[in-house]
Amino acid sequence: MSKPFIARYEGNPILTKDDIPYPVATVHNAGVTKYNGRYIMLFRSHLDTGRSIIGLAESEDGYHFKPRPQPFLVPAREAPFEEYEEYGVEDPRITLLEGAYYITYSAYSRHGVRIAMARTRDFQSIERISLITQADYRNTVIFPEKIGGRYVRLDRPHSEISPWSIWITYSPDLMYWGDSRVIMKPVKYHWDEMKIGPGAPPIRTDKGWLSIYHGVFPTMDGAVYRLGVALHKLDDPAEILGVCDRWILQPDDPWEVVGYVHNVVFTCGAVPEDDGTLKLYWGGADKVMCAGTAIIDELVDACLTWSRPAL
Ligand code: BMA
Repeated sequence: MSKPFIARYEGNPILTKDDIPYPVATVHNAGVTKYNGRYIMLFRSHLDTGRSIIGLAESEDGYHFKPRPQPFLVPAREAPFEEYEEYGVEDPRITLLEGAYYITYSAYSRHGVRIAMARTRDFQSIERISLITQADYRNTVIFPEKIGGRYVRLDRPHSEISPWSIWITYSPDLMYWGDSRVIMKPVKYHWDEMKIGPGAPPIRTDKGWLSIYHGVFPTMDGAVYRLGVALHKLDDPAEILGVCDRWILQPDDPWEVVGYVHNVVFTCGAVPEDDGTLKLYWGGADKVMCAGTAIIDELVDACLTWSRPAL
């Protein structure tokens, strides 16, 4: 058997509903970053209404997380966000950009799902900035620096005509976004044939931006969510240098196979370390949080070695 791309942490799952000091049904799909040398996890939880909120947990080592006594982000009470967060806030991604942490999350309401963006500098207070997409968009990740003078994001609009694909969109100011183009599509009868979407915010490497994305395969027993990797050109991330035609992680552990939604590994965050490794975080079966490590160079090489066309 070949060596797995991701070495699972032996203490998985690292955070579950039993660890949370307020009533929740799940702990999953967390964005993770480093702040002042500590790991900050923003995790999604279903309430027993079925709607989601976002909590915060902190860690010294990236594996043992202590949740705060109160949730960090709950549906807004103020306009214009209130109307668009009525059904809950989900799947936060965190990008450190110009000294502030930008959080993109899915805002659900009777109008559909769209992406909202909030900002914090200290993980104590948080301000909502803008609703940065229309409906129906999920899974938006912002690059951690301006490229070619513009802010850049990967996003995943919904489409009835084409399988859900990854697009790129630009902004001069983080408020107004446009110049969108589709850059990566699922491939028929491959592990991600049903839909793909950006997962963790892209990571800068010498050879390109490493993007960890999720791909979905339909089976007679429901959809299976796995993770894959793609490499984007550093100075023009619309150009994809390689998409690895093998998944890097699939549901294997019991808490990934069975849970709130069976057969799901879903990432919203990864933390690159100075030693060339990456801590990857993923929700298991939409119910618990898991962690593992990878060697960044190996993931980059995988994009180039088992490369398939992006479109
Ligand atoms: C996606 C999103 C994710 C979830 C996944 C599996 O469409 O809703 O938040 O983890 O489905 O249920």
